[in-house]
Amino acid sequence: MKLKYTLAALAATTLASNAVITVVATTSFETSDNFASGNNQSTAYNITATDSSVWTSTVGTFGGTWAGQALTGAQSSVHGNTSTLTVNAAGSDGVTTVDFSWERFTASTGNIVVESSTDGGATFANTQNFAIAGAAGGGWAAETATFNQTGDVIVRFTIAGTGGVSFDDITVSADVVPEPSSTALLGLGGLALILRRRK
Ligand SMILES: [Ca+2]
Repeated sequence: MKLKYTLAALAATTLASNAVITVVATTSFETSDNFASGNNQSTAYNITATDSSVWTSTVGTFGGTWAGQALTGAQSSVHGNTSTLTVNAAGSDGVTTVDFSWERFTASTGNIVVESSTDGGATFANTQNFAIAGAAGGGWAAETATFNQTGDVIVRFTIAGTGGVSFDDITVSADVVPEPSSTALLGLGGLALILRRRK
């Protein structure tokens, strides 16, 4: 009986350690998110959103044409080649995934490069490329970049190619529950030993 309860407790600990994902930042680049009207017009900005996340955009080199639509609401974040969009998720203790939607300008090519930094933006790692292809002007695609990165994380999007893209509906998620503790792992090891001796 005692063994049964120990097993249940260990199982509960392991499940709780892996299951909880909390959204730490999300934006649709609308005025209701704290973005000024007109940020869909390729403007550089540095904005603290209503949820305290900090979003920074640079202006790149534009090519092709863009009809100005948004996936949700009236605005999106518009990016020419070499421009960057960063979101600072400091204080979240980590970033697991970033979900984002994008569409390309007419004739745009190359990659959307998504990376993370844990040293305040000095260096970036976990580089993931998303090919810029598909329909232009209303051909929105949904993507997920996976990081599983602990610490104070900055996520950066860079447009590397020709033309440009627009972003909308970006969500940064964090696993705020600590990894299974060494105590729990030792407990599992001990349990295995007990079960072995019982045979
Ligand atoms: Ca929007």
